[in-house]
Amino acid sequence: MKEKLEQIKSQAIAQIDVSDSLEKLNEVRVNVLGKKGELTAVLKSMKDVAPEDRPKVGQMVNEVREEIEQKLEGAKKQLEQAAREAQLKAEVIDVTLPAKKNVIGHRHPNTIALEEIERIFVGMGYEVVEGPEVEKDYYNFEALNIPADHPAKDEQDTFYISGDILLRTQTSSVQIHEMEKGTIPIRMIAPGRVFRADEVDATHSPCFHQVEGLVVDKNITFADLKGTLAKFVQELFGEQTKVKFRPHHFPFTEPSAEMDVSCFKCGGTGCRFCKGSGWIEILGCGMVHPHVLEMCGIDPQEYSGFAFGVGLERIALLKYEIDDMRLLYENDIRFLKQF
Ligand code: 2NM
Repeated sequence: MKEKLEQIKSQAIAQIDVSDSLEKLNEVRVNVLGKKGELTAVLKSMKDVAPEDRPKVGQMVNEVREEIEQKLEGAKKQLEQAAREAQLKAEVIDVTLPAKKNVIGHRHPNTIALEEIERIFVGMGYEVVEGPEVEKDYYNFEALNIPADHPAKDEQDTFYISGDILLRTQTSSVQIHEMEKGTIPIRMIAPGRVFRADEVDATHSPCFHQVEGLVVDKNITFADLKGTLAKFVQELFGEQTKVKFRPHHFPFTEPSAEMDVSCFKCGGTGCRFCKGSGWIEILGCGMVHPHVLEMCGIDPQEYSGFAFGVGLERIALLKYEIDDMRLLYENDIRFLKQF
C-alpha cells in the first residue's frame, strides 16, 4: 500500500512539473484527487485493509493528498504569475512611436458660405436667428400674405405633417415670429433648412438651405435695401461687383425685385459662366408688405422694412464653381477637401 501511495505521489508530482497550462494542471487534479481519481480509489479500497491498519493507511493517504494539493496550488500560482507577466510584456506601449493621425473631415462648402454670409451681416449689426423647421401653415403662408387659394402655394408645394403643420418652405417664418415679438428695430438674418416638393436635379433638391434677411425700423426705404445688398455682394464676390435690380413679384413684399450681380468670372463682358449675359441672378428681395407688418402687430404708418432671401447652395455652387448641386449632398471627403 505504501509503495502504491508513493508511486501515485511521484507520478502526480512529475505530471505537475511538466504542466504548462492551468487546463493541464486541472487534468492532473481530476485524475488523482477527483471522484474517480487514483487516490480516491485507494480510499475506496480501505475496506480491504485490516481494521487495525486503517488509521495508519488513512493518515498516509491524507498526507499524500495534502502534498499533492500543495504542489498543485504552487504550480497554479506560478502559471498565473507567468501569464500576467506575458500579458504586461505584450501590452507595453512605445510612447516614442508617432501618433496616429485622426481624420477629422472638412468644413462643407455650405458651412463655409454660411459662415462668410454670417460674418458679413454680423459686421453690419445683424443678429443671427434660428427657428423651427416644422411650422404652422399660418407662419409659413398665411402671415406672409399667401392665403389658402394663392397660386404661390402651388409653386412652394411642401410636405405636410398634418392638416396645418408642415415643413417650412422658407425661413421667413422665423422673421414673422421675430416681428410678432414687437421689439423694433429688427436687424436679422435667418439661416436654415427649407423643404419643397421638388425633383432632384443639378440645381434642385427637396431639402436645401436659405438665408433670409429682415430689417424693420422707422424710415427704412428701398435705398437702404440697395445699399445693404450691394455691400453684401461686394464683400462676398469682390469690391468690383455691380448689382442690378429687376422688378419681380412676391406676395410678402411690395415692391419686389430680383437682384443680379455682375459676373465675377468675366467682370460683365459675358462668358460661359454667366451664359454670355454678364449677369448672375443671386437673390430675391423687396419692401415688407404693409399687410405682413400689420398681421404681426406692427403699424405700417410708423414703420417700414426690407427683406431678402438667398439660397445657400446657390451661393456655394457659384462661389466654388461647382456645377452640380448633388455633389453637395454626397459628403465625399475627396470632394469636400477641395474647398
Ligand atoms: C425672399 C424674397 C423677398 C422675405 C420676406 C420676409 C418677411 F418675413 F419679412 F415677410 N422675410 N423674407 C423675403 C422677401 C424673402 O426670398 C426670396
